[in-house]
Amino acid sequence: MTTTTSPLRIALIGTGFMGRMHTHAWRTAPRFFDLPLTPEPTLLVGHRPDATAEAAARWEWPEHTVDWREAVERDDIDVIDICTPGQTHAEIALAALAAGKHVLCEKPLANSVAEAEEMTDAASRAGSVAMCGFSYRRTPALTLARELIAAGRVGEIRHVRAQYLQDWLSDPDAPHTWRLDRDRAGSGALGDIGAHSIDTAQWLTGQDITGVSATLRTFVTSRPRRGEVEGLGGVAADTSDRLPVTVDDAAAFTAHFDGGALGVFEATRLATGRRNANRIEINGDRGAIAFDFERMNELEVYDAAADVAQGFRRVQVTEAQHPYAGAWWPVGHGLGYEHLFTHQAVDFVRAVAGEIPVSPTFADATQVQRVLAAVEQSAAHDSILTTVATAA
Ligand code: SOE
Repeated sequence: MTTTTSPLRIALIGTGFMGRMHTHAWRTAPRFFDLPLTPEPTLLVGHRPDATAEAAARWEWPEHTVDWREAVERDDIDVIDICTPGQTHAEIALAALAAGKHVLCEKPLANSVAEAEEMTDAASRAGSVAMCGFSYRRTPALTLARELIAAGRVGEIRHVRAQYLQDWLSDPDAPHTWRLDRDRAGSGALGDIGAHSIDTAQWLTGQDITGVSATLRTFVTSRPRRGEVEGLGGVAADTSDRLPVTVDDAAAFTAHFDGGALGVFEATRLATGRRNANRIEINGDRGAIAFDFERMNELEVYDAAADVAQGFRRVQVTEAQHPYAGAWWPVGHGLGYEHLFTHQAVDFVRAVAGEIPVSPTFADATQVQRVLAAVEQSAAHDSILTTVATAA
């Protein structure tokens, strides 16, 4: 039975890929889940007046503006949802928390550890909810994996093997975007997608990363200017007008976890043929789990006592008893990328109502930020790379 609940009025800042995704999530969440409060998309904040007006009309935001401060200052806004490039996160989040708003902030939380720590301090002083958008925590198969690991099914964890592989930058003439500008994005594949792997690994294992040994690589050092509209992928019209790439294309690092696990991580947006292969495998002394987002409705599970003869079992995580899945389609019809964001909106609303703890907190996201900083610091010390001897 659906009942009417009090509104939770949302101002969303950003009209790009994530802005559209979050809009869809706020609208869809109350249609499929019974929520303690009803998210009410109220004000859309964009960058350029024409594009903002167009986005507001298409997505049925009743009001729009290009001044995010207006959203923070209005008494009739409860939530500030930040979907802008990283260099703006701290300023907006700090102002929003000071104004008593609940905050949902896209990942990575900030562009530096100092900013992330300031945001975390502000969040702990504020009486409101502050959540970071590590959306993969809301994948049903990964939530199930976490439950299995917490129940001891994997045992003592030895290996964490995480890869996040995309290829939307593998063409050297794929256009420039803010994600390739260090001043705006903070880092490249490392912070954009490696941050997801770091968060997922720490969240699944319940262990923090304490040390890393890393390498970063930029294969394509300039890319064609895109023009006014920024986004993922696409082909540039004029390939001679180029902008410098000031971030990593790929990151690779080993990691030590405080519970004793050994991690191997890889993040790249130049892995030809891999579109959104966010993979993780965890091996313990009692079993293992393996996941690949390109097959997001499946979890591979291995029980060392029972499965020796057959290897990993494939669990189709689409049934009513699985996390989040019961609210959706019957008998195994499966979910997609956008569902993660709907689940995130659901959990955000429930956290605001005090029904569940906030996850991930700004403190969790700051721990990810510390790992990102350690990776960059390690990669800067090329001296650690031991040269392989040449044949005599
Ligand atoms: C681009 O690499 C991107 O859109 C990331 O920014 C998202 O966080 C990830 O979920 C999908 O890929």
